[in-house]
Parts: sequence; structure tokens; C-alpha cells
Amino acid sequence: MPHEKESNGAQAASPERMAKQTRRLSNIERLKTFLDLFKKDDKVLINIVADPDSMASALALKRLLSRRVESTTIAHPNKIKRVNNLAMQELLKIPLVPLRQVKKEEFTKFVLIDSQPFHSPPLASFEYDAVIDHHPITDGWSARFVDIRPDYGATASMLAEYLKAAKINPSVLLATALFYGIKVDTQNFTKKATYADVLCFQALFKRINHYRLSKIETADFTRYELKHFKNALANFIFRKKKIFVHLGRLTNPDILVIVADFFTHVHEVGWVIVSGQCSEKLIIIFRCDGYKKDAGKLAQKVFGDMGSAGGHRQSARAEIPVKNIAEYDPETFSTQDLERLFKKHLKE
Ligand SMILES: [Mn+2]
Repeated sequence: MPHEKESNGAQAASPERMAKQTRRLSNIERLKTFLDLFKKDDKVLINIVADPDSMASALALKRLLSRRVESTTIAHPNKIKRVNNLAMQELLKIPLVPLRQVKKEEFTKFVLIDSQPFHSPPLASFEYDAVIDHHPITDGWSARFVDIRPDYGATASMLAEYLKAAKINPSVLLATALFYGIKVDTQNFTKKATYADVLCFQALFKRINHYRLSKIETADFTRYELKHFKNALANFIFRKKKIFVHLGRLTNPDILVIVADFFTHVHEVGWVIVSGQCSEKLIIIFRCDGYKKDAGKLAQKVFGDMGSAGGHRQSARAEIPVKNIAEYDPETFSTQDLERLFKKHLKE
């Protein structure tokens, strides 16, 4: 490949130009260029913003570097809240360390995966040896090795290519992680993806553990949240094809979405409206069948001038500071009160 002379550091090429150069390499050349960064006694820190794609990619990188460096540590600045992601971390045995516990000086090489330095302030305080990602290319930073492919659906597909070039057959757990990472980031291939993503997905398929995968995909709430289901089933109102329920105070609003989706499975239902209070906000989740109905418009109509509200035809969400709702009293607000808010907007 053509090498352009660089007067060290000061004239570092932009990430965009470096990504272009890396892109021109074959998979094997790219792997070699990447591995050339590392020495036997390196202690490598891999930074990620933990989600399925980044966790899978980091695990693949750990495998790629095993026996080539002294150690690899995967660190993340964010708290993992989604139950599916916690299940993935646990069931696929992904070793993670909170970034705030990491002592920078104990590492000799730094890699950023599925993200770029300015995506999050804690990530920006490192000088990276390598950045591997699939988000749109940002500027204002530099690394010795840059592999960014914005057309890829998942970074996991890129790492699957590295493993293949290195002739490494991923273990069942690693294959399952990569497969799930691709699945989530492409939303089952309904979002941005390339043919390369499809090829990786297909190649990984025969190696994955389907039971663990389905456990990860279906585990979306914890046993502590079952009480909200009990509450929802005991308190919902079903009137004229509409289900309303208010779940009271919550620590994690995700359960509202799960309860709302659950009620959409009821055959006779056209509208589902579920609310709960999280810190000082009333959060309302809207679901409908979309037939002559528009959840986004309804959310806008009822709550648009009280806070943020909107969404799509079949699903929408509103988040309203409770102080903006005149009739709201957190101690007494009930499912009946929720229904009342919709009285003049939902007829039929
Ligand atoms: Mn990703």
C-alpha cells in the first residue's frame, strides 16, 4: 500500500483519512497492521460504552489479543441498566470493570471499541492506540490505528472479520455474543447493515448457543419488577377497547414499556396507555394497533404543551414534569385519574 510520510504527531492524519487508508487493506493486511501495534508485555485497556455490540466486540478483541499481550481489561464508564444486557454479560461471561476503578498508569496500550473519543467525556481522557468503530466518523482526535466503517451495521461484524483473518474459530460464548451484537445493532436487519454483516451473521449462526441467546433476549425484567405486573393486572381499566393503568412510583421506567407491550397482546384491545412516576416526572407509554390511530399524535395532543411527547403511529411516549400537571398528586394519582386526562381526546 502507498505510505505517506508523516512528520511525527503534529501533522497526524485526520481519522477520516486514516479510516480510508485502513479500508483499502485486505482483511489479512488490516489484521497484521493492527496486531503490529502490540508487544508481548503490553497491558491493554479496552474501553467500551457497554451495550451488546460493544461487549461482543471487546470480547472478540480480548480473544484476538490473548497470548499476544500480557493482559487485556475491558472497562466501561456507563452503568448497565437494561436487563437483557446484564443477562448477556452474565450468561456469556463477559469480564467488565467500571472505568472509574481503572488506574490508567497500569496500562501500556489503549483501544476504543464501538465508539469514538468524543462520544462520552470519560472516554475522551485517553490517548488511543487504536479505535475500531462503525459510527459516523468524528474529527478532532487521533490514534495510531483507525478502522471505522460507518456502513457496517455492527462493530461485532468487523471483529468477526478480524477473527476470521486470524483463523480463530470463536468459542460458543463468543460466537453467541457477536451474533447477538449484530442482531441488536441492526435490529434484526431492519436497520442499516451491509452484506458483510449478513455474511458474519450467517457464519456465526452454526456456532451459537440458542438457549442462552433466547434467555438473553427474553430476560427483560427482574423478579423485583414482577410486583408491577401484579399491580398492573389488579388495577387496569378496560373500557371501549382501551386499557389504562397507572403503576405509581418506579425506579426504572423500562417496566412501563414491558407492561404496555404485554397488554397489546390482548386481542380486543386498540389502545394501551400505561403511566408511572419516575423521579419528578410522569412517564406515559402509548401503544395502539395503528389502524386509523396515531399514538405519536395522541401523545402530542394530550401532553405536548406540558413536556416532551411524541413517537410513531403505533408507539409513543410522554415525559411530563409532575409540576406541570395541575391535577397531579403523587400520593393519590390513580388509573382513573390517568383515564380522565384522556377523556376529551379519546372518544369512539
Ligand atoms: Mn455498535
